[in-house]
Amino acid sequence: MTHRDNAGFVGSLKFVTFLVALSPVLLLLGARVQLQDNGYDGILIAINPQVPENQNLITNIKEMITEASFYLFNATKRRVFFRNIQILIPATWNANNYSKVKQESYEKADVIVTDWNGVQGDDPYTLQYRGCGKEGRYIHFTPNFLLNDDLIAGYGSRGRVFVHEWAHLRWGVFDEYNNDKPFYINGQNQIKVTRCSSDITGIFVCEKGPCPQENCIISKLFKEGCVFIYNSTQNATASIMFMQSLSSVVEFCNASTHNQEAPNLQNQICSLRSAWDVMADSADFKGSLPWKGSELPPPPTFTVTQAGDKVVCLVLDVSSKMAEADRLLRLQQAAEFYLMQIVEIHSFVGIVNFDGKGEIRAQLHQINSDDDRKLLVSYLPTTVSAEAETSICSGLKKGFEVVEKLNGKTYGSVMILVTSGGDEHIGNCLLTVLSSGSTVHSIVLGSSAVGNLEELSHVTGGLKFYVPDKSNSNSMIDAFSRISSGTGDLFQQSIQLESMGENVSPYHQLKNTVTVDNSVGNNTIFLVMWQTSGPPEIVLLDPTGRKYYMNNFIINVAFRTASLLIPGTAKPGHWIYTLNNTHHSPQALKVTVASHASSSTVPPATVEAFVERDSTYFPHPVIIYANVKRGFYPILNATVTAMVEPEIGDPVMLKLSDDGAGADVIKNDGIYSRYFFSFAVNGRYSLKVHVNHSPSVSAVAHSVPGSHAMYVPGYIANGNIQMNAPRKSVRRSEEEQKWGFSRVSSGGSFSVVGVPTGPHPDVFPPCKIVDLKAVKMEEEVTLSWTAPGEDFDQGQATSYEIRMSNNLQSIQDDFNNAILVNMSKLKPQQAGTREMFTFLPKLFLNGLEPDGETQESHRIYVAMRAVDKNSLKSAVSNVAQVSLFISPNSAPVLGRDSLIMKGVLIAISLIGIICLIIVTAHYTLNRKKRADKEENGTKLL
Ligand SMILES: [Ca+2]
Ligand SMILES: [Ca+2]
Repeated sequence: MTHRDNAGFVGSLKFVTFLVALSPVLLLLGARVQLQDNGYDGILIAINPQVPENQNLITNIKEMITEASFYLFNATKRRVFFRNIQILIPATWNANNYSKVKQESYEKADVIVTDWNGVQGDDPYTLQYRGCGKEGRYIHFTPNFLLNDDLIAGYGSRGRVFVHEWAHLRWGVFDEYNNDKPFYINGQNQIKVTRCSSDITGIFVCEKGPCPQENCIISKLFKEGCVFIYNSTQNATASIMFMQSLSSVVEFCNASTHNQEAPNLQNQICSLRSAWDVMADSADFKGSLPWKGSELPPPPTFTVTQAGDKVVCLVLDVSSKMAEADRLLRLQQAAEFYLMQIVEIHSFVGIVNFDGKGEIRAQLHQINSDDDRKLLVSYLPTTVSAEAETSICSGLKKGFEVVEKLNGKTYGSVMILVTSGGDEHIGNCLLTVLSSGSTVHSIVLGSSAVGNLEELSHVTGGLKFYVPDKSNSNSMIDAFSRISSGTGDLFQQSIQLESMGENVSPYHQLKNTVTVDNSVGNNTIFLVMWQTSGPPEIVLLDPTGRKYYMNNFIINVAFRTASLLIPGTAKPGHWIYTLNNTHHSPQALKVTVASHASSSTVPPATVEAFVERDSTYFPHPVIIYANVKRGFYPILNATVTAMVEPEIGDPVMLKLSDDGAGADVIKNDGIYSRYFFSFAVNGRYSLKVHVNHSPSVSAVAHSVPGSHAMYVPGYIANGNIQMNAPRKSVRRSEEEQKWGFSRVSSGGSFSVVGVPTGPHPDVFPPCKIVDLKAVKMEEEVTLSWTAPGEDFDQGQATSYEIRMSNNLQSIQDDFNNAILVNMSKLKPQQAGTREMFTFLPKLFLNGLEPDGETQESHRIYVAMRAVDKNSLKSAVSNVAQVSLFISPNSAPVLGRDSLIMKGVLIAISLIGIICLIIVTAHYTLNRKKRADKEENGTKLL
């Protein structure tokens, strides 16, 4: 292949310039949320097809966003509000004069409404995976959260909750509460409540009623049954990321109100910066001045759209370039698999092919049976043309012609464009494509396709894939397997369990084991593909010992495929396949296994793979992510391997981790991450992720770490404790995971430019340390963190540089001039290893005199970076903090704790009785009040 160098990128640039010249409005078609004139346009809220029809959901969503818009406008000091919202109704609901869907789909939504199936009950949740100041993936609400007014007492009004979640999603700020660490010891050695701002007030409540805080904290551990109950009336106005439910809270914590000491995710991930400071750095804030005038913005407007019939057209390149490297054969094999297994029942499918001009091969045909599928397969192209020219526009135009026959519109249709060529004239049909309301998924073959091809996918919100010219690459099937209907209905989707390809010598075998777990098994298909005229010998062994042979498979000689559909539900367990190459020459043998959910209620484990960005400049790394879940439960301890295939050269394998270090932001949230930077060549790279989970290790998390909205247990109002209903906690059924599971998914493609040819100097520094922690033990401070590597998160760095300061601002702004900690004995370990380092912060203990009158907080702030063998330095780590304060008046911690213990014993006997009487009275009263209110049908608050 020829190095395209920057050609692809320049092509893209030209294309984008062209788009901008066309009209800025057109650009919005493919993009997600846009901020214009202080208003957000194009927010998509989608309801999952599993949610039963309920018109109140739509009403309540509208009310929520309308309230949120004004609350947000005020909280951002008149900077932003919500202008246009789209609500996507599933096709499963009754048709009701909704607008027709265009490129919107559940998969692309900013906000999803679906049942939680989790221990977190109805907690609103935002999937954040990219760290401080970066956009998240989606906000999730349960239908119950949107419908059940009783929850408002605990979460606050829905509009306020929406703003809390929006800040997570849009600006990458994190929670300022921490259910796991509700208390901490502050710089003055006092026990404090994790909160922002510190001005929010409340009292400790033991099991038996209000009590001094000492009764709740024993040996620095929070006593079970104790809670801190906030006053319902407050003067504090911050913060929304802490407790949006308090009526006084109308702001985000800023530099002056932010509580840096609180052990919460905001401080950990954003290096002790306030939410407002992070927001102020966002493009939204930098790019917009406060709304002019003094009046309020208009209330948001809503469009309710409904997903219609699924209409797909395959738009397939048959130019002479498709004859190279078995491209046509691989296309036939993958398209057959798509038609037989992937595309959902009741979909309408048409087929078009093109070289210099387009041709309709099959008009739309609805899939109601396997015979319909087979009929469509028979229309797949069988030969390539003599013409080398490719006109993608002609192909797409024919595609639109096909889908229009259904109801005169191309809206909501899907084009699956497969091409190995290029079209310098894509611009000619750009307007048609943009205005079609169709989504173009592109699958690009080989290395001669033009660089801007994927822009068609980009602007229509489609997926993009790359298939290298390698006989043993399964990327084409993986791409087709990834193109689901986008409805979000896991129970209808095909789930890929295996994808394997190998060059096998004559009379050698390809043998492997596929785990079929009990959450899948329906419609299970084993597909074998070969390269030459001679099929391999196939033996498939099911978990009961039954053997399937070649004669059990359906053979398609022309496409060189053999498939076996397991009747009923495939037996869970290990399926072992053996392919023997009986042909006299080596050939590539490939296997794909896919299945469907076995139950209509238990969601199967899924993996979604994606990259942080579509394209990168060398040497900037790409972060690879895999979201591994069962329903909404993160799956822990899975072996997650990414395979990255460049245009030429061998694929690179990378193990992804969910350890909250390196590229991974939050530990145990089911998002597995890793840096990828081994760029061998310029051009496109294809990503695929394998997940294996063995039955012996604990599978699903019992809670979901990350960004929720706080559910307040109760309030103090008029001196009374008013407890809210306990938060719903759904116990997960511990179904036996006897077999573990395996999953495969394509993560699409990305492109790389600027890779130097030939040897080049080291340009990869160690990655930033994101999990630095500091604790004080006796006089010493112990730091811990995960070791970065010589290159990002790989290999072994050469040295560390640790610096400290008693001023946060100065270490953040001027790390180089902070005080260097002597760490000459510290040698970095292999990337991923947990490091510990203890030092005596003498300078601060002896060098600084305590202020005579006011007892200054002797807090130190520590940050560090790693240095590699070429003196390349990592970015400065997160800032860890520790208090050095030893109060001269307070007894040593141990003595104090034993005093507390004594106190507790006495208090329990003396105060307990009094508390019991008071609280019983309160509770009886409250229960009666509540019962009265429930009778009257009113809300708790
Ligand atoms: Ca993670
Ligand atoms: Ca390096």
